[in-house]
Amino acid sequence: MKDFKLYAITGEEFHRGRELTKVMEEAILGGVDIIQLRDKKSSKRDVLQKARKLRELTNKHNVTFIVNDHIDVALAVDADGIHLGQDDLPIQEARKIVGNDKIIGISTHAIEEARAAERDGADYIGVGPVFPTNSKEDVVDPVTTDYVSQIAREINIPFVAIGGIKLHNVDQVLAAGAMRICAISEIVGSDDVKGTCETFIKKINGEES
Ligand code: TZP
Ligand code: MG
Repeated sequence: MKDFKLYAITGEEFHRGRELTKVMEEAILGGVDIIQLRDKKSSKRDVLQKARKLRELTNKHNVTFIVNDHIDVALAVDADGIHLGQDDLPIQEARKIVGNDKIIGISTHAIEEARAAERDGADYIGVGPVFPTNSKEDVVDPVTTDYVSQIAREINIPFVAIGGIKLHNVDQVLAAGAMRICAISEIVGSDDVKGTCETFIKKINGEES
């Protein structure tokens, strides 16, 4: 898997009418190097259409493209990978379907889940929610930045911190040992999507505190 620093997930409830591909292109121009289509509400047909557009966009910019939940959609548009939750198909079963060339990421909220993901062959894990967030339904309690540090010490596959991460608190997450940051609302809900991503990148690179 190509490594990444800043991971943006779609969240159309935050786009305020702005077109999906426009918002995500701004994010890419600001430095996002991986994007995920996450749409829990639309029909599979509509998810497929959005995925096609985002695949085109990400190909144009050479950015990694991940589809949440829908393995069939990911394969249909030749996405780079899929993102699973703890209640989705187990990693080994998903691997049988997508093969070794696709990225499999999985959300984890506890050290046992993180260890299992590593053992089962995940390419990366999501670690969170680090802080409280309203962007996910049935979200678990925040895992805290101490937990991010534990993951940084104990887990050997790439991990990305997620959940309630904003420009004003990302420094704490980076100080805890995260090297990759993921956000929904702070990026796609921003009035200046590109500028927000540029500032995230500077912080991740240690160029601005
Ligand atoms: N998984 C854990 S927290 C979360 C997801 C999808 C939501 C993150 O959204 P935000 O707006 O960056 O807090
Ligand atoms: Mg899922």
